[in-house]
Amino acid sequence: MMRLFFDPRQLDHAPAQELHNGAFVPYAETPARAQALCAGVHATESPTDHGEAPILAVHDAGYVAYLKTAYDRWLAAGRSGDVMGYIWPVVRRRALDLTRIDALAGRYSMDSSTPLTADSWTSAYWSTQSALSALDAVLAGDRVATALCRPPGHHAGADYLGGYCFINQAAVAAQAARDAGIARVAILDIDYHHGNGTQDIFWDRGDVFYASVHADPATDFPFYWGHADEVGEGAGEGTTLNLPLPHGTTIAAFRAAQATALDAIARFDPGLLIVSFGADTFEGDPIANFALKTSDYAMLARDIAATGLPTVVLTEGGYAVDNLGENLASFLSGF
Ligand code: OKP
Ligand code: ZN
Repeated sequence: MMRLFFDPRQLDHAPAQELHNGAFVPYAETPARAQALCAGVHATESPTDHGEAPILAVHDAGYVAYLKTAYDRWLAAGRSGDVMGYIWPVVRRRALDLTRIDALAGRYSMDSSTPLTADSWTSAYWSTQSALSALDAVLAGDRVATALCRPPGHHAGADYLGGYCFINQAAVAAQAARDAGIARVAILDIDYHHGNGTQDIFWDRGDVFYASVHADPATDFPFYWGHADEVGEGAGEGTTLNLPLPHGTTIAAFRAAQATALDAIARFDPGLLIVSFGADTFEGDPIANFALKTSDYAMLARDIAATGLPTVVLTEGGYAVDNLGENLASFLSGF
């Protein structure tokens, strides 16, 4: 039986609303998502606590301090409700060492869709511990293990939150695997959205391959990352692979793109594969525009399993809550 990791503290983060298309709407990345993930699979195990060191191996110390203190600073500034920035430094504006919460809320975020609550750090921390525990299982010899990562991680960069993400679990797990002695790690991201945070973190590194199949950022969030001509830089040139697809994509084109990604990963010859699995490619997803069916996920997983690579599966998005458990179950059945 595949080991599955989840901690109930991952449920605590529950922002009231997000800014979407010019209006405040209920937050899409709900605790109910985690309950649906749990309900779709067999019993989960609590993760072991690896502390903050693996997080700080990827994320900026000032950013981590911000995540831990922002809510209290927000209250101290006389606010109520969730922390939301309203001013962002323009690209290439000089970095300033500012202290006011409103300045920090912009400096440490990429968007307005990711409110920070009193519980965000705790939930993201345990989501990350679940990922690290799944990695442990695979390092100990399991062929595959899964962490139910909610909140998700792939939009979070070394020093910014966004896209419902605070800590980048895939990046933390990849770095932990490197630190455990695995020379080359590959990350396959098959969430509907491009994982800009993961790409940024490993952009100039030759030891971690990032491949993503996602909605074309010309039409979809996160817009500024994930275009096909983004291939990495320096030592990382050629170890980023972006495969954008159009609205309406069904399994045939998605599976072919994933095969292209898996071929490139096989050439990279990693010792470990981390899969950022998003079920927001599902035909019924309320915030996305692909058309995969529940049974398609098993096929995608079988193709991944055919690589023979030790694999850590981490969940990312998926907002059709009523179908989320069965979509995850279908995917995991393919292993
Ligand atoms: C997170 B994951 C703004 C809407 C922004 C953010 C989407 C984040 C997706 N109008 N929506 O990759 O599933
Ligand atoms: Zn997504």
